[in-house]
Amino acid sequence: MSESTTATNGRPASGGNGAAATLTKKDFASDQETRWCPGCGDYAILATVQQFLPELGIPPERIVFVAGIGCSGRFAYYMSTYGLHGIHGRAPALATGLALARPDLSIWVVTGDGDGLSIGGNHLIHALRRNVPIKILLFNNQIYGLTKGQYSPTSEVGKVTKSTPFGSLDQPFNPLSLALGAEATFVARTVDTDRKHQADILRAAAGHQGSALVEIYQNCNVFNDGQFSDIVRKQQRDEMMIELVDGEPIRFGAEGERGVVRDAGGRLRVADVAEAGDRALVVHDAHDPNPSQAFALAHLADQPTGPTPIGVFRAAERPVFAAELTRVPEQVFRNATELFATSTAGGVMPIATLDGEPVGDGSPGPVTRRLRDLYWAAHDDPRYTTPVDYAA
Ligand SMILES: Cc1ncc(C[n+]2csc(CCOP(=O)(O)OP(=O)(O)O)c2C)c(N)n1
Ligand code: SF4
Ligand SMILES: [Mg+2]
Repeated sequence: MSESTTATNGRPASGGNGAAATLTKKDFASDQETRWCPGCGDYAILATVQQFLPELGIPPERIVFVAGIGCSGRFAYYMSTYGLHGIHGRAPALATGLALARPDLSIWVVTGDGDGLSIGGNHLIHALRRNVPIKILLFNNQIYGLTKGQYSPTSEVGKVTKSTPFGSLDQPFNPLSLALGAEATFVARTVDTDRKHQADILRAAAGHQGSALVEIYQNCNVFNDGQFSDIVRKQQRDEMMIELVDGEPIRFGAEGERGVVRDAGGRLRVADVAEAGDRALVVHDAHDPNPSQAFALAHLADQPTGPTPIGVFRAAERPVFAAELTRVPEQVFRNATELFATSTAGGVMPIATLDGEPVGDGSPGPVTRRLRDLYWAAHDDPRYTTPVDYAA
């Protein structure tokens, strides 16, 4: 396949190709029997993703789902794309390596609140700060589902579970403010019950150049049933979900009678529009390079029990990880003929040969070749030739 017809860093191919244009939901569904509990919110997310992917115009063999451990981790088995089921919490690290080695792929990470924020918390924040071109779907059911109902890092204080019989004492993470604090360039929230909204958010994430973190409120009807019912229940939805629309004043309610205003101390709060006035409404600006307003919106409802914003909180631009690597100073490369980027350290370290001596078995893998080529390309080195098939 030529360079011009492939996706780059998870974004849709500009022109697509004939084969991809005719794809349907079926082309993304594997023959594996789904093993989630009947009624689990994961089914709706799976159906939405499978339904949505054909519109990217990327063939399944150019898409990879990297999953962690948990009920959400089963997602990769049900996709008829490439898939990687890694160890607990390491999906962002695996996806980082893959993104470097194969910039032509569309890479999606599926993780849970336990997987992504407990054991994998460190990997998640580093992928986000580096702006690795991967799309991370965080299935937040505020519980450990697979291991049968222990409290998770997003469970509310006082949560009674098998592992917290007297109620959890721990302050929970707010996944969106955590991501914003990690300098994530794209941060969004959606809910399993609203497939149209989910698809809109997936579309926006897919179109973003760097890392995208999408929190999906997902009902675990066996171990944490109804955790989001205050906001998703049909009768309450209009009053409880604040749909963020870029460039628009933030208002909600059946008649748009409520909105978000800034008080004298600079904090955001919900107000009646009749009292505050139209002009007091805060205008949503997802592209603002300063994340302060997005952060304040993330904290408008720390738990989904009051009016809760959904949508794209932040979509800012910053160079993506692979592009940044080309700016590594030359002396770092001088004695090393091949290089390897670790998943957690900031820099690069030689692994193939150093001062002519082999390191490891001396053979470069696809990641090292990708880094070398990036470096050569950035320095107009005649050894750089395109296109390069990193999979070879
Ligand atoms: C290293 C390691 N520690 C602990 C576990 C046990 N374990 C499996 S899944 C899981 C939590 C999953 O919770 P979450 O990420 O919220 O996923 P969910 O099942 O809710 O989708 C834990 C602790 C494990 N598999 N490996
Ligand atoms: S335990 Fe919960 S999250 Fe896991 S499959 Fe069952 S309902 Fe879904
Ligand atoms: Mg969970």
